[in-house]
Amino acid sequence: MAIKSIIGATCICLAVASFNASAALIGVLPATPGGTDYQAYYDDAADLTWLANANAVADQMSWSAANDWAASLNVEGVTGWRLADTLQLDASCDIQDASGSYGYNCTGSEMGNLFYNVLGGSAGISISIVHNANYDLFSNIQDDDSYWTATEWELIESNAWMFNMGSGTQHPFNKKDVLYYAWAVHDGDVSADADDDGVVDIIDNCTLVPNPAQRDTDSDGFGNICDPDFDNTLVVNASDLAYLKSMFFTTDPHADLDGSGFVNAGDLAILKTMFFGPPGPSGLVP
Ligand SMILES: [Ca+2]
Ligand SMILES: [Ca+2]
Ligand SMILES: [Ca+2]
Ligand SMILES: [Ca+2]
Repeated sequence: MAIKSIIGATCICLAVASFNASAALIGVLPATPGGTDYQAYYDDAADLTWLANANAVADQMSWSAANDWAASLNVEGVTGWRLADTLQLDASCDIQDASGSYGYNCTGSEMGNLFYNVLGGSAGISISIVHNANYDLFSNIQDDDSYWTATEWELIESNAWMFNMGSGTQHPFNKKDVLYYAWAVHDGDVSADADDDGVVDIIDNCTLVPNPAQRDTDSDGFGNICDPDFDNTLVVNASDLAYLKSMFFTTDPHADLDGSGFVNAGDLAILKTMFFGPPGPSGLVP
């Protein structure tokens, strides 16, 4: 009975802890397959994935260098990273004037939302002092310094918006002269795999059909198994059917939708199910 009540008490503590966290963060992209050494965390409220290392470059950079770094990032095959966006105008900011929306409490910006809502920060206080349990999931948060965001300042083109983790403020600064840190973020859940084929949605060339080999013989970003659009008009119709018919019983790679090595009834069946529809959907084609 004693053991049972201890287990019961532990469960209540865990439940309270997760209830207090403002946003649930889900570990993704483990460095070890199946492991818990997550390299990024998905925020399901904002639908954003943040890199676990908040200072992966280990240096401050100009605005353009910071953007270039994020755009070139590849984590376990996942590309398409960027710096966070700053919302303008943003009614949640404590200062609104001709310069725009800035100062404290700008939760419309992605870093402001991270600071206040995800990490539990407080205006005017370093994130290292006031935060919730989510803070400990990340490493190297520059808690007394600033990060570049992707957003340029509309008023003066040579400036872009930064966010300061030491105070929870955002301001525009000169893109070239000022050096700040970079923290990469990605739209959506980079670990989602709707068809469970081991290829995550954002890089799966047929997100709804299992195709681990990702065969795409015409290299248009739609895998063959969901691409009976042979003439690339973005609709599967009579001209595509005519092409498949002309290739029937041949080894034409494009009309071989299922990769069986031959163009036959299996490929025709795929074309039929997609008739009058678009190719895809593909994570590689917006
Ligand atoms: Ca998939
Ligand atoms: Ca697939
Ligand atoms: Ca294709
Ligand atoms: Ca075939």
